[in-house]
Amino acid sequence: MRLPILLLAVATAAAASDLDWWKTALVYQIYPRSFKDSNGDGTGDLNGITEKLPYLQETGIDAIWMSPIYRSPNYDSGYDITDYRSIQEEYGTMEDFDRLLNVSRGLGMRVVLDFVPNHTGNESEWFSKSTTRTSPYTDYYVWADGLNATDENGTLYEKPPSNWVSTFRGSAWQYHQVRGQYYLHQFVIGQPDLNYRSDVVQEEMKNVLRFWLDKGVSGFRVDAINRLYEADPRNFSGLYPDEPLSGAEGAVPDDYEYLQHIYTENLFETYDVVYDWRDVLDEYITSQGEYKIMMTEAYADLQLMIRYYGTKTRNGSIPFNFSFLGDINKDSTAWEIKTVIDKWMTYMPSGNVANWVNGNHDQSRMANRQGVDRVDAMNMLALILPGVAITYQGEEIGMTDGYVSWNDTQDPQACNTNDPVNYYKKSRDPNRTPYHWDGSANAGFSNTTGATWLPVASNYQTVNLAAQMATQKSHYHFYKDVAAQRKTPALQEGDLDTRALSESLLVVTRLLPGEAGMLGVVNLAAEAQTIDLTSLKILPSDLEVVASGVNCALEKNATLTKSSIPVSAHCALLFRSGIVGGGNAAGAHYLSLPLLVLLVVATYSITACFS
Ligand SMILES: *[C@@H]1O[C@H](CO)[C@@H](O)[C@H](O)[C@H]1NC(C)=O
Ligand SMILES: *[C@@H]1O[C@H](CO)[C@@H](O)[C@H](O)[C@H]1NC(C)=O
Ligand SMILES: *[C@@H]1O[C@H](CO)[C@@H](O)[C@H](O)[C@H]1NC(C)=O
Ligand SMILES: *[C@@H]1O[C@H](CO)[C@@H](O)[C@H](O)[C@H]1NC(C)=O
Ligand SMILES: *[C@@H]1O[C@H](CO)[C@@H](O)[C@H](O)[C@H]1NC(C)=O
Ligand SMILES: *[C@@H]1O[C@H](CO)[C@@H](O)[C@H](O)[C@H]1NC(C)=O
Ligand SMILES: *[C@@H]1O[C@H](CO)[C@@H](O)[C@H](O)[C@H]1NC(C)=O
Ligand SMILES: *[C@@H]1O[C@H](CO)[C@@H](O)[C@H](O)[C@H]1NC(C)=O
Ligand SMILES: *[C@@H]1O[C@H](CO)[C@@H](O)[C@H](O)[C@H]1NC(C)=O
Ligand SMILES: CC(=O)N[C@H]1CO[C@H](CO)[C@@H](O)[C@@H]1O
Ligand SMILES: CC(=O)N[C@H]1CO[C@H](CO)[C@@H](O)[C@@H]1O
Repeated sequence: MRLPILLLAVATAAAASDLDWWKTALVYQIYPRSFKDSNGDGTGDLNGITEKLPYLQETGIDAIWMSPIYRSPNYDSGYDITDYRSIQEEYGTMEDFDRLLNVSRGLGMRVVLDFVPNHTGNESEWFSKSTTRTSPYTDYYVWADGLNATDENGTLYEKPPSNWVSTFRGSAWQYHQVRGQYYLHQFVIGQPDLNYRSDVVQEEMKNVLRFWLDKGVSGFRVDAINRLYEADPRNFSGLYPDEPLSGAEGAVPDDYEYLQHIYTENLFETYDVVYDWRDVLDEYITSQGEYKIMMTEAYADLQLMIRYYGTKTRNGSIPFNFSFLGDINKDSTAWEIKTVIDKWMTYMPSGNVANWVNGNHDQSRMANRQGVDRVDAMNMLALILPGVAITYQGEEIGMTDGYVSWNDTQDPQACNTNDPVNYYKKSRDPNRTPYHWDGSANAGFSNTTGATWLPVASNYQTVNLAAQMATQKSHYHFYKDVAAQRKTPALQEGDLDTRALSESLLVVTRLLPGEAGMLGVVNLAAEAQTIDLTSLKILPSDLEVVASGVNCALEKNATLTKSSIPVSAHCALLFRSGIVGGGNAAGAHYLSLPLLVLLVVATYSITACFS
C-alpha cells in the first residue's frame, strides 16, 4: 500500500508545480542566430542551442525563450515568417527542434517560442494565394484600393489608401501588381499585415499555436501585439482614415514619429484576441497538465499594458514591463529605481504576476544602458523581485554592444536609413553580436574560417563565459548565486519591501514568516558606505552573504548583523537572514496542499520502513 500512496503524492506535487512554474520562472531569451553555431556556417542554430542547454540548466534557468526559428527569407531577421509550421533551414530541421525540446525536458527546462502574429513574410503561400484572390486566403491580409489624387499641375495619380507610415519609414502601404491593390505592412515591405478582422485568420492562428503546443512547448512570447488591428474602414465610409500629425520635432513625413498612431496601435479589439489565445493555451491544462505561459510585448503606456493581464471575465497574458529598459538608465538614482518598481507593483491588478526585463534583441545591452558598474545590481533586482525574470543572452556575463560597420550591417531598421554615417542610431545589430563563450577565435561561437553573420564584439577576450567561470568574482558567478536563491520560499512568495535609503542606496527585502528572509542591497555610489538597517523591524538581525557582486569587498558566507553593513562602491549584495518571526509553529500554513500531502505520506513511509 505504501508505495502507491507515495507515488500518487509525488504525482500531485509535480502537477502543482507544472501549474505554477510560470509565476516565478527565470526565463532566458536566446537569439538563435547568435547563440552557438554547431555546423561552422557562421550562423547560430538549434543544435548549437541543444549543445549548450546543460550550461543554462546549471545556471538556474527554468525556461528558454527562442526568438523566431520559423521558415523565413530573413528580410527582417526572421520576423517575416513564411511558414509558421516549419523550421528555418539554417537553424536546422524539425527533428533538431524535437531533440532540443526533448533534451530540454530531460534537464527540467521548458521551451517557450516566439509567436509573431502581426504579419507573415510576403513569400508565404498564404500571401501568394491572397494576391490571386484564392479562397480561403483572399482576405488573409489587409488589402485596399489606392486613392485618386491630382498633383500641383492637375495631373491625376494614384496614392496609397491612407497616410500611414511603416515603423521602418515610408508608406505602410505597398502596391501589388498581381492583385491590383495595396497591402498594409506596418513593418518592412516584405511583411504584409494579417487581417484579424477575418474569422478564418483568427482560426488559422489558433491552430498554429496548437501545432506547437501539441509538440510540448510551454508557451509563447507574443511579438508586437499592439499592432494587430487597424481602424475598421466600415466605420469611416469605407476608407482607411488618415492619422493626425504628431508635431514631433524634426520628423519628416516618412518618419514613423511624424504621425499620432490613433488608428494603427492599441485598438481595443487586440485585447480580445489575447484573451482568445489564453483560452487556447488553457485547453492544455487538461490535456498536458501544464500551464502554458503567454508573455506579450507591447510598447504602450502602463494603463494600456495592464489590460493584457485580463479582465474580470477573461484571463489574459503577462505583458512585458519594459520599465527597466525604458525608465532606468546609468544616471537613475535609488529613489527613481524604487519608484519604477513600486509603480508596476501598484498598477498591476492584484493576484497577477509581475515581470522584469533587463534586455532584449531590440535594445542596447544592459552594460551600455546602465553602465558596466550596474550589471550586477540590475541582474540581481530582476531576479529577486516577485514574478518572472527575463535575461537576454549574454547579460549574465555583462556583454556590451559590439561595433558593426555599415558594410556589416544586417538590421533592416538600420539599412533603411541608407545613411552610412548615422545608421548606427537605428541599428540593433550591436546588441545581437555572437555570444562570448570563451577567448578563442570567434569567441567560441563558431569554428568558421569565414565571417560570422555579425562580427564578434572586440572585447570577447576579456568578457567571456569561460573566463568568468574560471574566477570566483565575476558577473556570471554572481548571477548564478542569485539565481540559486530563487527557489527559496522567501523569493518565491515573500512580501516585497523596497527602500531607497539615500540617492545611492537601494534595499529590497522579501520576507515570509517562518522562513529565512532575503535582502538585496545595492550601492550605486562611487564610494563605500556602511548602512544600518535596524529601521527594518521585521528583518532578522543576523545576515549571511549568499551572493557578492564583482565590486564588493564582503565575500560570500560572511556573516554580520543588520546594524552595520559595509557596502563597497558599485556593489550589489544578496543576504540570507535568520528566520522571520510571526509564523505559526510549523510554518506548515505556507505550504501548498499537495506538498503537505507529500510530506505527511513521506513521514509515514519513512516511519514504516524503520519499524
Ligand atoms: C566546424 O565544426 C563542424 C561540426 O563539428 C565541422 O563539420 C566542420 O568541419 C568544422 N569546420 C572547420 C573549419 O573546422
Ligand atoms: C528523449 O530523451 C529521453 C531521455 O530523456 C530519451 O530516452 C529519448 O530517446 C529521447 N527521444 C528522442 C526522440 O530524442
Ligand atoms: C480613380 O480613377 C480611375 C480612372 O479615372 C477610376 O476608374 C477609379 O474608379 C477611381 N478610383 C476611385 C477610388 O475613385
Ligand atoms: C509640375 O510642373 C512643373 C513645371 O513643368 C515641374 O517642374 C514639376 O516637377 C511638376 N510637378 C510634378 C509633381 O510633376
Ligand atoms: C518581398 O518583398 C521584398 C522586399 O522586401 C521584395 O524584394 C521581394 O521581391 C518580395 N517578394 C515577393 C514574392 O513579393
Ligand atoms: C465600427 O463598426 C462596427 C460594425 O461595422 C461596429 O460594430 C463598431 O461599433 C464600430 N466602432 C466604432 C468605434 O464606431
Ligand atoms: C483564470 O485563471 C485562473 C487560474 O488559472 C482560474 O482559476 C480562473 O477560473 C480563470 N478565470 C477565467 C475567467 O477563466
Ligand atoms: C565597404 O564596402 C565598400 C564597397 O564594397 C568598399 O568600397 C569599402 O571599402 C568598404 N568599407 C569598409 C570600411 O570595409
Ligand atoms: C560558503 O558555504 C558553502 C556551504 O556552507 C560552501 O559550499 C562554499 O564553499 C562556501 N563559499 C565560500 C566562498 O566560502
Ligand atoms: C515591438 C516590435 O516592433 N516588435 C516586433 C514586431 O515585428 C517587427 C518586424 O517584424 C520586429 O522587428 C519587432 O521586434
Ligand atoms: C517600453 C514600455 O512599455 N515601457 C513602459 C513600462 O512601464 C512604464 C511604467 O512603469 C512605462 O512608463 C513605460 O512606458
